[in-house]
Amino acid sequence: MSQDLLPPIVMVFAASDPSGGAGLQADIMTLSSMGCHPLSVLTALTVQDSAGVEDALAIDADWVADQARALLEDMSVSAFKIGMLGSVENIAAIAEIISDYPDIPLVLDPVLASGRGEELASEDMIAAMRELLLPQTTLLTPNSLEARRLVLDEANDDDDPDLAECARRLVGAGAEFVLITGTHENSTQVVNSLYGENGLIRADAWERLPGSYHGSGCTLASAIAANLANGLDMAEAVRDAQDYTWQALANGFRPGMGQYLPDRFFWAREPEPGDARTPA
Ligand code: PXL
Repeated sequence: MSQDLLPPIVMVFAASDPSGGAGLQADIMTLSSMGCHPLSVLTALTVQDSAGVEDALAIDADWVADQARALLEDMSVSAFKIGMLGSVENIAAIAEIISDYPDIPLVLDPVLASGRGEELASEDMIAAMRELLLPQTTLLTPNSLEARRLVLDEANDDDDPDLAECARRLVGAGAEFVLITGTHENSTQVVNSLYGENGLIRADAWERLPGSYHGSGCTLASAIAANLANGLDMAEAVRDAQDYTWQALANGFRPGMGQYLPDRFFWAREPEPGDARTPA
């Protein structure tokens, strides 16, 4: 088989979400669905169901580094995707590893809290992310709450930056591009805005779906990483990944008593006539 026909390889650093809604499992499903081969570097374990995160345990940083190094010495990677990090030590270890691969696009999803509000990163981890990872990031994908938290000047009580200003500061801190998602904003449509060094590049508005979803951010960031690994430019990668994510959410399903999960393989299932799996 020609090497050209092999799927592009994407290395993911993320935590396990055993519910299959978010985290590493979301990344693996999304990347596979979009024609990539995922390499999984586990950063933490969580205990959770579709209703909430009960506990998290960071993997030892040496183990995180060893998982990545073994694979990077063996295979050629076309993109990196980083999700929940687990500890400051893991952030330092990952920052050192990716610094050896400056030409590989890196999508950083700054997982600060779950969609349900559980904290998944400490203030020390946020500071380490800003200092060690942002300068190496090709695309940062915060939601609007994360964007504000990442840039807020705590020494200045009057600091209330709008989203364009947040993006400007995040680019100033070293991210090449920033995609701020608008799910948490009080707007009829969900507007996601891509910024670069010269400000806004594109803004895409999407019909707001009625359900509460778990794993939408992981799905979007992984879909963008897949598109970059497949050779799309940033604006095209972001636009196409939003379309994919919206469809995965619109085809979402509710496997338990909590949130809806995206169906990243919506295209593999032919809908029955009259079959409506989206929340009413
Ligand atoms: O959605 C962000 C996220 C990422 N990774 C893991 C998570 C969550 C949210 O709950 O549990 C492991």
